Amino acid sequence: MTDARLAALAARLPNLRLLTDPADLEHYGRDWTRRWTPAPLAIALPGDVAEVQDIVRWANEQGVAVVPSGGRTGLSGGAVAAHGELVLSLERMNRVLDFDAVDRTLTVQAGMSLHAVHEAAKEHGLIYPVDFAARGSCSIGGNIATNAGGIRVIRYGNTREWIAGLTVVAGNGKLLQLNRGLIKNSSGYDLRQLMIGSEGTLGIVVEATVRLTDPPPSSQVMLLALPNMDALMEVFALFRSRLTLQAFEFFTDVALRHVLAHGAQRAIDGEHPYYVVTEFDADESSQDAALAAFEYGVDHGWISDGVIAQSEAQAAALWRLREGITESLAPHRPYKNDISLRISALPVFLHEIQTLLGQAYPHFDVVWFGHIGDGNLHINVLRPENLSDSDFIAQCEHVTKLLADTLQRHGGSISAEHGIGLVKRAYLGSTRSEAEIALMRGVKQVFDPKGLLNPGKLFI
Ligand code: 2HG
Ligand code: ZN
Repeated sequence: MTDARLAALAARLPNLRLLTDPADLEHYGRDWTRRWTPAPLAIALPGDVAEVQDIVRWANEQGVAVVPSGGRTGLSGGAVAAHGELVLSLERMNRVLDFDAVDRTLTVQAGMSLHAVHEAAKEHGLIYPVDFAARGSCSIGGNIATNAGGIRVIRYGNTREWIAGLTVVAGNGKLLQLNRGLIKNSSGYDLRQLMIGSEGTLGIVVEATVRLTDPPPSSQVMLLALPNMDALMEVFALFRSRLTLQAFEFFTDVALRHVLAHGAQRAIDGEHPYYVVTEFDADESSQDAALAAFEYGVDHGWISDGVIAQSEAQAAALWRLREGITESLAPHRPYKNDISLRISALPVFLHEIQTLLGQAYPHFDVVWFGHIGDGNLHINVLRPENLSDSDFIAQCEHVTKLLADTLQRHGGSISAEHGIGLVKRAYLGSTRSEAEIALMRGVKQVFDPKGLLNPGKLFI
């Protein structure tokens, strides 16, 4: 251990697992953005809460910055360590701690994957309903850090709605038990909610008590092909009024091309500019209601074609067309936007933004998809082969500034569910007022006076 600071950490915590191999530094120092060169000091893999506290105390003494780290599936650079930080990975803290049948809560360590949380809930005949494609690799702690949303928000809301309590190591190493599983708690500031979405800048979530609920009734999955963008919101309003939706997701023909090239199966023939995958509760009347809605949509020129899954395998194949998009684009290292608006603001915004992006990126592959039923769009821009990384990012940043201005005019957000991280901190002012950002900085100062927790993320 040549670094004196690391030697001090090893001496303080002789059983702490510490990694300094170049391959480990690279692996744990980056997330799915792949934009920054990882350069952490070392990786610490604590096995319990006491070790996390000791690491944070050591960081304070030595003035070392700490990057809390979950599954690093983030898309905004929130878990990147590129400046000699200590990465504090929670991956060894991945156990269920408690299930309470009366409260219907599950208490887990923060390093547990979302998929493992789903499975643990299932063992008790219940569900943890937040869900998205990265479920196998992302951690519940990371989900909390970004207030992750996903494909069922339309039905169940964001992560925020499902967190009954948090155990957090604050910037000074002290342990906080926030909300302790209470349903009602009118006793002042809700620090639990402040932690959710704070991107590791206020404290390190080490344990979470999540609420569980009954599984939904069985469902049906439908894929629809749409002739134009205006039809998207019409079909959403139509299906929402006639069915109990569990999901309503869209993607374009460009997204379809990539996902098909990546091994997914085509489900609707012909060329269509827009597609919707929707899932809704199946009861005696839903089949007829879905068919009637479909016919109404066709009659009004909003729907060109559609297919309803006849088996679980077919439903999974339809979902793959939507859920496989991010992975199919990953080799192109896309520039990602993750924006949201009130649903009522979407129709006008979509037109403005389509014109803006058409002019700004006339020769780029621009891939639109997302959770249209929540007002959340993912716009991925792919780098043309003849453009260098830096020129590509510079062009995209310029367009993001215009996008942010448009969002600001419509009262939207520059990050719906991926977080601000490093990628979007220059645009935070499009979503939060100066007064709000000043208060956010003040909060950071209170929780983390030395600025050691995930510095550089969220704020410039
Ligand atoms: C999704 O909705 C994820 O699939 C990823 O939030 C979005 O890759 C993206 O831009
Ligand atoms: Zn998403």
